[in-house]
Amino acid sequence: MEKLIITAALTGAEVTREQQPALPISPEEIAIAAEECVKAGASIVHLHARNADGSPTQDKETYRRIITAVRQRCDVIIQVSTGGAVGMTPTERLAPVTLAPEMATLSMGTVNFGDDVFMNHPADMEVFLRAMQKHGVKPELEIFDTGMITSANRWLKKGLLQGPQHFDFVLGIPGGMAGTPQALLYMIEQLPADASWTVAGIGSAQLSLGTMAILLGGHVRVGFEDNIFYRKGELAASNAQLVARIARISQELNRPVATAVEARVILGLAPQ
Ligand code: KMH
Ligand code: ZN
Repeated sequence: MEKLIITAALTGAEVTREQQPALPISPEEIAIAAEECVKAGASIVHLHARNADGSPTQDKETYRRIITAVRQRCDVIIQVSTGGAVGMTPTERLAPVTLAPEMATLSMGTVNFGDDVFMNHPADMEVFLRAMQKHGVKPELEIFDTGMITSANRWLKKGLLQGPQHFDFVLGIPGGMAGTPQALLYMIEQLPADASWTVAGIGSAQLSLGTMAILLGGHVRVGFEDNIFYRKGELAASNAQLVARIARISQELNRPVATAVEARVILGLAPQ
């Protein structure tokens, strides 16, 4: 089995400081959290940007400050969000891709998102895919439900996706596929043979699905974007605490954790 790639989803767009006092918001806080996560075993950081008041933004300059601050502190694969927050326009969401990060997320369909709708029109997806091709950015395909794998296959046939793709199963969103072992097993069966995958379990599913992924040869995403608790009723102290737990479990299961250099080889990214 390949070494385990741990992605740290540090901030997200929805979690607030009131819910999780250790949430990193400013570029400097995000960079400190990134460095702590790398030391704990992460090789990718999934980044969202916030304004000073904590509200989500896809502002290019804010992303630039975050990326610069992260790169000053550690070597890690930078993956920006193109999901942003519900209600943002596709043009707004696409802004950080023009900074040519190594990776960016790309949602493969529309999904109910709690009381909101996270819109991903096929015409917008095509624009996102073309922009990622132009800037040399590897997409991580965000899958909230099974039909979204069909959607990815469609883009592959149209030539807008190449090579082995990297999928992220985001399981447990209210409105998407459940965060259960059965859902994960079903998803894996649908994948192209050469694909790699990671799982982002929402809430308490983060630990159970992450552990399954270690055993099944997938990769794991943890962090405050998806889960703010260490265990039921106990907030996590930091993003790094969640990374460290997955790294520990993986080591115990005889699956070493990848560095950023090793993760680039696994994902087919250019060396930095
Ligand atoms: N904030 C969600 C509506 C992504 O980063 O690509 C979308 C999201 C997905 O977080
Ligand atoms: Zn995200």
